[in-house]
Amino acid sequence: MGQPTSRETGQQELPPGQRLQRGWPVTHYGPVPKFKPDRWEFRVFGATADGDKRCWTHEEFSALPYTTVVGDLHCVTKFSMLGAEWGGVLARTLLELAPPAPGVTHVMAWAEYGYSANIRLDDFAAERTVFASHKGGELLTAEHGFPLRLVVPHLYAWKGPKWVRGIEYMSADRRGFWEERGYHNLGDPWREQRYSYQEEAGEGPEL
Ligand SMILES: Nc1nc2c(c(=O)[nH]1)N[C@H]1C(S)=C(S)[C@@H](COP(=O)(O)O)O[C@H]1N2
Ligand SMILES: [Mo]
Repeated sequence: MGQPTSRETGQQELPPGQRLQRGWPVTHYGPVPKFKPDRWEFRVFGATADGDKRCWTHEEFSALPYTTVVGDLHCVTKFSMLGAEWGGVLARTLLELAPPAPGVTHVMAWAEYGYSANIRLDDFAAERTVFASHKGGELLTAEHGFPLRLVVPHLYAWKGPKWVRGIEYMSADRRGFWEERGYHNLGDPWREQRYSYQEEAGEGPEL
C-alpha cells in the first residue's frame, strides 16, 4: 500500500464548500478575556476514573509534555487555514494523566465566559487533538486564545474553544454553546455537517 492521501489523513486539503483565507482572521463570540495567571487553572472533572477532579495551575500545565502537530482550521463560515503548526499538550496526554471512567463517551471542553463545545471521546482522543499554547512556534495572541486553546483539526473550528479552562467527562452527549444554537452536533467538515437541521437520527441529543 502507498502513502495515505491527504483526504485519508484529512489534512491540508480544503473540505467541500470551504475557501482558503489569507492571514489569520479572528472569529469568536463575545469579548477577549484577560489572562490572570494566579487565578488560571485547568480542570478535569465529571466522570473521571477515580472520581476525583484534577487541577493544574498555569505553571504546572506549562510543564506538561509539549508536542507540535500540524492541523488545519476550518471555520463553518467557510474560510479555512491549512497546515498550521500547533504546539501544546496533546488531548491524549490529558487522557493518560486524568483518565475518564469506563462509561465516558463524550467530552465537554469549557472556556472562559461559559463557552463550551461537546466532542465525542474518539474525536477528543484523535492523534492531532491538542491544547495549544503556540502556533508556528510563537505564543498565541490574546485574541487567538492565549494562554490555551483546543484545536480539533478534523472538526469545524467552533469545536475548539479558545481560552479553554477545562474538560468535563460525560457518560452521555450534551450540546455545547453552538451546538445548542443551530450548529451541527458532530461538525465534520468533510461531511459538511454545518447546521443542526442536517442532523440525522442518532447524531445528537434532542434540541
Ligand atoms: N471561547 C471561544 N472559542 C472559540 C470561539 C468562540 O466564540 N469562543 N469561536 C470558535 C470559532 S467559530 C472559530 S472559527 C475559531 C476561530 O479561531 P481564530 O479566531 O483563532 O481564527 O475559534 C473557535 N473558538
Ligand atoms: Mo467559526
